Amino acid sequence: MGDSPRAVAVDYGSEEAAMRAYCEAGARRAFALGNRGPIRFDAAGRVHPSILEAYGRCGFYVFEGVLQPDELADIEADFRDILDRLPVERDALVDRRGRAALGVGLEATTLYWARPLGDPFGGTDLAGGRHPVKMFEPAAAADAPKEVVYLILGSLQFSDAALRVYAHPQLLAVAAAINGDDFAPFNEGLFIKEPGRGASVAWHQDGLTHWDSPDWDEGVHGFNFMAQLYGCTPANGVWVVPGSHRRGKVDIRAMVAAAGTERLPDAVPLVCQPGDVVITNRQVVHGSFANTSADWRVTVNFGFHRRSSVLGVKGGGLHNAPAVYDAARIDARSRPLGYAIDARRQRFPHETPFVYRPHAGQTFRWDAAAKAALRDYNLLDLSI
Ligand SMILES: O=C(O)CCC(=O)C(=O)O
Repeated sequence: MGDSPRAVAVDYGSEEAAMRAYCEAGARRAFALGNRGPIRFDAAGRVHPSILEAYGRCGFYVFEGVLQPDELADIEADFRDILDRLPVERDALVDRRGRAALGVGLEATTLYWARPLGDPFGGTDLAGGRHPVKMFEPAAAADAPKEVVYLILGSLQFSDAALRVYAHPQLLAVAAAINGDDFAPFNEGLFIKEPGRGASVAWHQDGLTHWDSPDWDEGVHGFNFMAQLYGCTPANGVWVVPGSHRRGKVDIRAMVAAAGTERLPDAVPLVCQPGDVVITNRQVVHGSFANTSADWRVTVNFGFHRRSSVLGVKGGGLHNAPAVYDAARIDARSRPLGYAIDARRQRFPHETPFVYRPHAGQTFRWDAAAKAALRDYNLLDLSI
């Protein structure tokens, strides 16, 4: 944010020099992978096979220039509004202007707090212990708040702009190419890496349910799109270990022990300009470091699954209550996508809207009633 009021005066402490070298070398490795460029289609209108090949090989692909300046401006306006409406501290009922704060009164957990530059999950049993190694926690400035919000889930109910990104026709074409025309939703969030304060997300693989399944394969736990409002750098972005999505559940603790450092030598950073969108396989080993840089990173995150990965599967427990996901549950959780497609049609009438196959014969109208229906929609997230 260009007119950010705060100067940042922090660094990575005793790890600063090593971190700088790691960022430089990592960016060089990232750009050598051959997995970035605009979303392209072949003559038959299918997502270009070279994209699918590179995504399959690396476990991620950087789509360049997907979101245009008008859409980015919408997202930024919503993001500033969200920041303004956050509770003054964890469990507070009001924002800094004394209004009812964002998320207050909702049943689902939406706001995730951490100490500035802290690592809330690494080395703990939280989230099924899937973040086994604690990341280095640099010291924050003396005037930093006790805690900051680093993740907002159920974000479509807080931002119409994020809802519209969710319905981007080219991104949904990619979702269909990878997960089938009947692809199903996962969840949505905003990851916020404030300069000098943003928390780390320790190395992990997403996915809980299918690691030991006879049907396990590299795509069974789905993927996330990560749309970048301000772009991202090695210092504030997500890092991934290319190809690790194909290796099953890997021993992250052993990887870090073998490297002698949490700076995994094979990992590469996602490096993006504003408006780039990364697709990231949820099984790839990934994480992000505390943001001691001067740059904001705001990621509009949203994921999709194969229908066969969720239908009849017992999921939940991490993002919401455990349940067996039947067709009715998947249909109910897919309704926000119908609203999103219509919201996008209203805002960008020149675009050809995406046709979501499972909604054939149904009509969705984005209006005040639909917006009200999004309240707590993430209680139905399909969490596997
Ligand atoms: O954005 C980040 O820093 C972490 C993202 C992540 O871990 C995820 O989407 O699973």
